[in-house]
Amino acid sequence: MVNRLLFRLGTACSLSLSLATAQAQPAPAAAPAAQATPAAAPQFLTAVTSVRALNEGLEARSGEALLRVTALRDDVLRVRISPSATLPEDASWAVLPESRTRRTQVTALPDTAQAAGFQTAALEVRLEKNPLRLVILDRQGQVLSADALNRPTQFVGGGFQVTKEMPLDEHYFGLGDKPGPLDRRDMAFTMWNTDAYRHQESTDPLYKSIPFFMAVRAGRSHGILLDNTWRSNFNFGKQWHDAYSFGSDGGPLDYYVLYGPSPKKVLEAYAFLTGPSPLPPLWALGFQQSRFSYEPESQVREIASRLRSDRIPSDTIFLDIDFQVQKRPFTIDKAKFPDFAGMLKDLHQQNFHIVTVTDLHVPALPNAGYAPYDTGIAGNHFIHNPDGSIFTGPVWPGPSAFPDFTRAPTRAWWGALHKDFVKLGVDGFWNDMNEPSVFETPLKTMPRESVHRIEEPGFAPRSATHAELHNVLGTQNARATYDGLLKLKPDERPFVLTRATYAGGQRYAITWTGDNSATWNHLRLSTPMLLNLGLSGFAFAGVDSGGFSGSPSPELLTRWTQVAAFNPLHRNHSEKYMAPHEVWANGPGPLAVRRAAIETRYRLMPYLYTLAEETSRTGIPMMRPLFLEFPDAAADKHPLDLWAGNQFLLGRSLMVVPPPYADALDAYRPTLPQVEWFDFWTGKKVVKEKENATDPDTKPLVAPKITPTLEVLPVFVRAGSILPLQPLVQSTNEKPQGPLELRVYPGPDCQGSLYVDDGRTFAYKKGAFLRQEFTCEASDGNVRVKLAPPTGKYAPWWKSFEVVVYDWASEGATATLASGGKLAARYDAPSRTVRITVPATAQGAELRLTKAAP
Ligand code: NBV
Repeated sequence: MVNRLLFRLGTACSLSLSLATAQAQPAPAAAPAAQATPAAAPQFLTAVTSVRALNEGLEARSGEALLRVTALRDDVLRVRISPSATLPEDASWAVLPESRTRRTQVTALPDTAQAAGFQTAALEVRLEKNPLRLVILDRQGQVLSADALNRPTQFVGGGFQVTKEMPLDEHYFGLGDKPGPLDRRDMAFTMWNTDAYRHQESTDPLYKSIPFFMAVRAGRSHGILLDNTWRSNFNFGKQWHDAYSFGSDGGPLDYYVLYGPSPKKVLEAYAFLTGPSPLPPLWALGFQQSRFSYEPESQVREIASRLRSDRIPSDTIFLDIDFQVQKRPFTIDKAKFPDFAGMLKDLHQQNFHIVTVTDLHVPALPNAGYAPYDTGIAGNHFIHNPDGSIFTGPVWPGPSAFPDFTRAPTRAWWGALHKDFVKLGVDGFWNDMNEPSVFETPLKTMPRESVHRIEEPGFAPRSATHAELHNVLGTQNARATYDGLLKLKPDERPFVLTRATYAGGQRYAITWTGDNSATWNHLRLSTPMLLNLGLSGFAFAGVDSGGFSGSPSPELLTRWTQVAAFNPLHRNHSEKYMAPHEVWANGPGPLAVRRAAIETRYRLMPYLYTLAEETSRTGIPMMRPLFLEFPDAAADKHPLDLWAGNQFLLGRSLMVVPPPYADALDAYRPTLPQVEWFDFWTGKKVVKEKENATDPDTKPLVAPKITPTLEVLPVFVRAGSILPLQPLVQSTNEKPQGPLELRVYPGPDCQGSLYVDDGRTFAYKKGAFLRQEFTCEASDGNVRVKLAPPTGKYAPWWKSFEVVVYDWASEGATATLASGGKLAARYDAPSRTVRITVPATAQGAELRLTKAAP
C-alpha cells in the first residue's frame, strides 16, 4: 500500500527533479515586514498634537505617530497606532475581511483643548490630549477601559507596549488554554507557540497563541483582541499592581475592543470578528480512543473489538505516527499494516471512524520516490533559510522541510496530498507538531530569520520572517488540511484536530491541550484550560483523558473519564511506554463506572449536538464558566467562578461539580447560583440549607455539602430546563431505538431546545435540519409543557417523545393535550416523576399535567 500510495502521488505529478534544481528556486530575500518601523530610542505617545474626525471614528497625531480609532459596529472598536505617519497594511490572519471592513457612522464629540472623541449607540470614546489617554466608556458614563496614567503607549526596538488601568475588581479570562487559574489576574503570559511536552501548571508559553482576553468587572464585560502574530506578551498586574499591559516584539499595534456588557455578547462579538467554529460531524462528539501508537494492524482491530465487546460506546480510533513508514507523513507501513484498506473497511463496518496523524514536517528525501518531498520541491512549497536554501530541521522522520503554509498555492498542494488517504476512507486528520516543533535545537523551533512567503488574497505578496509568522503556521496548516478535505469531499464536514493555533484558528480545526500528565493536578487543570479555550473562540476542545504522560492510578482514570464525559470532546490518549489506560484497564469494577460515564455522554448526545450547533452559530462555548450564565449572581457581581472550585456548566442547564481538588476526600460545598437545582442522577431537587451568616462558605448560595465518592461525579440540572436525551447507542452511527426523552425540570424561564440533522454533510445549510423549542410553566402543582412546532425539513429518528416531569408533588397525574385527548401518565413515587408518551407531530403539542388522585 505504501508503495502504491507513493507511486500514485509520484506519477500524478510526473516529476524528475534533482534536489539541486529544486533548491535553485530560492524565496525572495526577506523584505522588511510592512509593519512598524523600528525606532532607535523608545518613542512615547505622550500628547495628542492634532485630531481629525472621521465618519466612523477619529484619527489623531502624536508627534510622528498616528492613531486611528474606528467603530466597526456600535459595540466593536478598532484601535490602530503607528509610530510613523502611515498605518501598516490592513491585513489579518485572524479577523475576517468582511468584519474588518465593516464601518458604522459615529457622532463626533466636541474637540476641546482637553479631549476629542465620538459616540456610537453603545460606547463613548474619549481621547484625552495631554497626557494622551484613550478612554472607552459605556453610554451610562462608566469607564470600561482606559490607558494607564503616566504609562504612555511606547514603541521600542520595532515592538510596542500598551498599558491600561487595572481596577482592583477586574478579572481577566481567555488567552487560550494557558495553564493556571481561570482568572488571569496577577499572571503574565507569552504568546509563542511551543511544543511543551509534559508541561506543568506554570509552563508558558504553550502550543497556542490566542491574544484575546475578556475583562469582567462588576457584571460588565469587554474583550480585547490584539491582532499581532509576533511574539507578544500579556501582563495582568505582575509588573504593576494597578495596571496591565500587552505588547509585542514587532508587527502592527492593532487591537479591537469588544463590548458586552454581558460576557456572552463579548463572545458573540469575538465570533463576528474571527468567525465561529463550523459545526463538526456528529461523530466528533462521540468517545474517541487513541494511543501513541496503536500498532500493528492487529492491535487496532483488537482495540476496536474490545470497545464493542465491552460495550463502551465509542466512535473514533486514532492512528498515531507509527502506522507510517519511519514516521513519514502520507505513508503507510505495509509491514505493520498489511491490509490498511481492509482494516478501514472492517472498522467502518463496526461503526468506527479513523483519524490518522499527519504532521506538517516533510522529510527531506531527495531522489527516494517520496512524493510529498519531490512535489514540495517542484512547487517551491518549503520555508527557506535567509541564504535561499531550504530550511531543514530534525523531527520524527529525520531532517525535514516545512511547508510554507502562508502561501495559498502551498496550502492547495498540501490539501491535495490527502487524496489517497481520503479515497481509502480515512475519516479525519490530526495535525500535530505544528508550532512547528523542531528537535535538537534550544529554540525547539526554526530560527526567527527563516524566510516565509505571504501569497494570500487580501495581503500584498511579500516574504516575511519566521518571527512574524511562527504563531500562525499551525493555523494555516490546519486550514490547508481543512480546505483540502473540503475540496476532496465537498459535502462532508472535515474533521481536523490541531495542536498549535492562532486567533481565528477555530474556523478550521478542533483542538486539544497537548501533552498533559497522568496526575490529579492535570485533571484539575483541564477544567480552567478548556473553559479559557472556550472563552477564546475554541469551543470544540478536549484534553488527553487519563493523562498523556505517565500512568494514571485506577481512581484517577475513573474520575478523569467521568469529568471528560462532560467536556466538549472526549478522547482517551496515552504516551508510548506508559501503561495502557483504555477504560478497561484495572478490571471490571472500574470499567463499569467508566462505562456508565460514557453511556451518559451518549444518552445526552441530543443535548450536546444542540449545544454544538449553537456554538457554530453564536460562538458561545458548550463548556461554560458560571459567570457566563450568571454574570450578576453575586451581590458585588464578581465572577462566581473565582470561588467555585472546579465547577463548570455544560450549556445552560448542566452544572458539573467535581471536587475542587480532584483527589481530596473532604466534603465541599458547590456554588449553585440563584435558581434551584436538581440532582442529575437522582432527579431530586437540591434542598438548600439555611444560610449561616457566620460561615463565609455558605454565602451567598447555600447548597448542601457534598461528600465525594468515586462512583458519582456530582452533576446538577438548573430548574427551568428541558433536557433532550436519547436511548443508548454504541456509536453515533447507530439509529437510537425508541422515543426521544424530554426531561422537564420545572422552574423559572423553563426552556430547552433540540437540533438535529444528518450529522455529516452540509445539507443542513439548505434546510435539512430539525429544530424544536420547548417551554414549561408550573403553577399550583400543575405543569404545562409546550413543544413548539419543529422547523426545518429533516426527518428525525424519533416518532414520539417520552416526557418526564420531575418534582411532581402529587400522588398522581392526569395528562391531556391542549388539542384534545387524554394521555396515559405513569407516576413513579420514589423519583417523584411522571412519564407521558407524546406523539411527535409537525404541529408540536401542548401537554397539560394536572394533579389527580393516584
Ligand atoms: O505523535 C506522537 C505524539 C502524540 O501522541 C501527542 O498527542 C502529541 O502531543 N506527539 C505529541 C509527538 C511527541 C510526543 C512525545
